Amino acid sequence: MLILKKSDIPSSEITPKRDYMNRRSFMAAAAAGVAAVAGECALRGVLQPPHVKAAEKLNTIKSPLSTTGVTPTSFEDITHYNNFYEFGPDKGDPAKNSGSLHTRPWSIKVEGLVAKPQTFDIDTLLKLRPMEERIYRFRCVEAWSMVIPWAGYSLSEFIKQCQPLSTAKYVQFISLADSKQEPLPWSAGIQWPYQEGLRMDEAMHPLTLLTFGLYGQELPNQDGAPVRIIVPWKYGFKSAKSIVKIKFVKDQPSTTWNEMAANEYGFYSNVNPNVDHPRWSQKRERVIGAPIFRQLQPTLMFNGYGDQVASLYNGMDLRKNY
Ligand SMILES: Nc1nc2c(c(=O)[nH]1)N[C@H]1C(S)=C(S)[C@@H](COP(=O)(O)O)O[C@H]1N2
Ligand SMILES: [Mo]
Repeated sequence: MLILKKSDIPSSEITPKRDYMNRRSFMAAAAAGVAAVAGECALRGVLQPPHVKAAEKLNTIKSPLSTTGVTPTSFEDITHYNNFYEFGPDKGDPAKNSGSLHTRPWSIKVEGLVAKPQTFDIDTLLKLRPMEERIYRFRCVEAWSMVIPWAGYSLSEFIKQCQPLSTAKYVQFISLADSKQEPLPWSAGIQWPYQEGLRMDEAMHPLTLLTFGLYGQELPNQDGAPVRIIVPWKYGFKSAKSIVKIKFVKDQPSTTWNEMAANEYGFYSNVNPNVDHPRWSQKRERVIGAPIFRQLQPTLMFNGYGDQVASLYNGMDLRKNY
């Protein structure tokens, strides 16, 4: 089997900062130029493809599970510095290419070890529980981080509706793979659909968020519309986007990056400053959008959520189970 290493593909992973700075200065220059002629409103009108509808506002309530004492990353950065390989390997690709994703109608199919298989419509899911704003740290395995005000509710609330059997020990999440809506580039070397998974107790943990929005509006396509998972104490790739299927299973399910390079991306992938990636250190992280003097900060064990989640891993060797 041909396996491309992650390093073989996205050069943006290796020189993210330079690309990012270039993009920002380009955008600033472009915006200044056009705004001088037409004004900002006109610019938005021109750039917005006609089939992309304005983002729906979500009414959120504050959550006691929000992380405090953190500064949210700008909406601009959260929506223009993405990993979503279905739309291309570079950080700017998802924002550019994801306009072709249709998020209505949309449903999640529930299969496997459940009382009875069901399909949930996205608009039913949106109303299942009060929508909470949860501000979480977000840490990508490539050693950059953001702070994101997500909107959603605990995945556990949805799992209860699915009525898993006691034999279900893991949950698998499967993303949309539709070549009519997504380029699904071969270049990334990924076998589509994108798949991720959690152990049942991780999936049931109150911090694990079934996520529908950010900054009080429905998720932009590039951030995984219309529904994704967020697991704040794990590296970002555990958080599957644009989910169409959830399977309850007995054995540890296969997951995309683990299949690609098991020695680099483990099943657990808990944020851990003491366990380096084979090709780079995890001791520090680059904070996207932060002022220069605060751009590098120490990585926190379990991304700062250790008080809540460390007990899930009692007695486990986190070096072996990376
Ligand atoms: N379906 C799908 N989900 C995915 C990915 C992907 O390529 N496809 N990338 C993952 C990675 S590596 C990260 S860091 C996060 C990025 O989420 P964000 O772009 O909203 O910050 O999504 C994760 N979920
Ligand atoms: Mo990532």
